[in-house]
Amino acid sequence: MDLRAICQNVIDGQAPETESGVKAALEAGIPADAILNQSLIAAMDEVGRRFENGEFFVPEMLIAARAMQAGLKLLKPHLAKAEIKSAGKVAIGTVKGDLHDIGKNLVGMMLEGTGFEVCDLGVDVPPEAFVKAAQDGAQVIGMSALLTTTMGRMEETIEALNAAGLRGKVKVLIGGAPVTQGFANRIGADAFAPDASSAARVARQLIP
Ligand code: B1M
Repeated sequence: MDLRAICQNVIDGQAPETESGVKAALEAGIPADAILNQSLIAAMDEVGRRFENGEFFVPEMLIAARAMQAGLKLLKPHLAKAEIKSAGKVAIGTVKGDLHDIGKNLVGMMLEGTGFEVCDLGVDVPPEAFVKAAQDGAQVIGMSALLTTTMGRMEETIEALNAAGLRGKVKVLIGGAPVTQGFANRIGADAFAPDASSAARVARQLIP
């Protein structure tokens, strides 16, 4: 099984073909980490590049991410067995009062596609739930907000992390349509990412 073909199927958003390609590659004895790195992650890197260049838009990114997840599902048990080192643990959620989750899901998929363990806390996530995720071992807390009225919850969450004595132990990454680098600086977040592919790149820089 040609790993480049799997990679292309992910880029093209072909979930069934990706699944059958990964299955065939595993049956042919190709190590799970090679399939992950040379097909799934390579594909999402390319998808991210095309998105940043304006060649791909959200729908293409979503269907590629879904194809990647179809392949990843088959690989997961093998990766766990091989004890592949994850890129790090990220807990991600849309802040309290905010129910928009399309962007947050895309960010989660890109993080997962680039090797992170992702704990998706869902939408309408209160500061305490982010704090609990940090206590449970998340190295990066990722917050998404789509409403100007809910952006303030990000600052409240950072304050809650401070109050819990966790601020030195976790990095905070934020994003969402109304969020800017200036806002991130103002509230003391470690990083801002304008889109899903840059979120994955930035998260890699946050974990040494
Ligand atoms: Co709402 N909504 N909505 N909405 N909605 C907006 C955000 C709005 C701009 C529309 C408008 O008025 N033009 C407006 C906000 C205005 C403001 O705050 N100034 C708005 C409003 C007002 C509302 C309601 C209040 C409407 C009402 O009920 N009166 C209500 C609020 C509900 C609530 O949350 N409590 C509401 C509800 C909804 C729906 C449920 C109908 C639906 C959400 C469905 C869902 O998410 N499951 C919805 C939608 C779809 C939108 C729009 C049309 C699209 C949002 C979206 O999914 N974009 C939106 C208008 C718009 O943006 N054009 C709008 C695509 C998505 C891929 O982009 O989420 O920006 P985005 O994510 C990007 C980046 O921002 C970044 O990466 C993503 C991928 O590249 N990113 C991160 C996101 N999170 C990140 C986290 C990171 C890093 C990067 O690190 C952790």
